[in-house]
Order: sequence, then C-alpha cells, then structure tokens
Amino acid sequence: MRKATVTMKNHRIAQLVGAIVLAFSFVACARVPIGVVGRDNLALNKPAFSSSIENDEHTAAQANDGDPETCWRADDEPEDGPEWWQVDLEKPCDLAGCQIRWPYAGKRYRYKVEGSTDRQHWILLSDQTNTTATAPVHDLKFQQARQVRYVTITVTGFDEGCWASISEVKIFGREPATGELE
Ligand SMILES: [Ca+2]
Repeated sequence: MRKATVTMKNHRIAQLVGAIVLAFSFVACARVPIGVVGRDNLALNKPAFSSSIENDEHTAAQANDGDPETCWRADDEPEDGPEWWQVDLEKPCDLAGCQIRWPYAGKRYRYKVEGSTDRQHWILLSDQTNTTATAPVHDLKFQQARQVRYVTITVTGFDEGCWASISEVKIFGREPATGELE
C-alpha cells in the first residue's frame, strides 16, 4: 500500500514537472519571431556606387564590406546635389529593413533611403531627413519595400565636424527566402 502511495506521488510530481516544462516551452516559442526578418545581410559585398569618393581608401564598396572599421567617404568638393551611396542587390528582393552604421557617435546625420527595381523609378523606404538621432547605428524598418533591387542612401545633412560617410550598411529581406541569394 505504501509503495503504491509513493508511486502515485512520483507520478503527480512527474505530471507537475511536465506541465511546467510545457508552459516554459510555450513562453519561449512566443518570444521567437517567425520568418519576418531574414538574418542574411543582402548588401554584403554587392556592387556599390556613390556620388563621389574622397580617395581610394574610402570607396563605395567599403560601406558594405562587412567591416565596421572601413567606410565610404564622399569628397568635400561642391556637388550638384547631396552625396549618395547606392548598392545593387543583384536581384529584386522584398525588404524588411536596414541597419546603417555612421562613423561618428554624437553627430546627427540626416538622410533618406530609397529603393528601386529598375534604377529609374524610386520609392521612399525611410525618411530620416529630420532625424535628431545621434547614435552611430540606426536600425530602420521598411513598410512597403517589394521587389527592390537597388537601394540608395542620400545624405541630406550632417552636423559640423563630420561629412557624408558611411561605415557599414546591412539590408535584410523578409521571410527566410533571403538565403536564396546564392
Ligand atoms: Ca565597412
């Protein structure tokens, strides 16, 4: 009889532990975003262009070479318009957002991000022309960025003491399909 009672207690304890494990599993799963933003950086080492470069040590390609220590830097010559940096993702992608790393912390960079399928018609992906952010890393979400192949970041203004320059741009797609870029 005593043995039967002990066995019953063990069974109830096992049930209780199982219920707790199951509850934690649900909580853990609920916190994991599923298939919304791809992890791959679609811009990494893709063809890059810019309105100008300061010198060969700061080319457009250095803003998407995966190295936060290298950067694209525009020249300081008067231009017809604002300086810009552009990447060709080499195929149309549905984009979720991007991350831009600016060279200097504590400085305001004002800019806009635009996307295009054909390099002719552009849509505004993110308007930061009035931003007051001074953090070096900006994470931006795109609402309607479908079939975008080209992404351009146009620098429209910056604080004194810095200039049009970007350390690194990462671009993220929607859905796990981002891994199909090979
Ligand atoms: Ca870089």
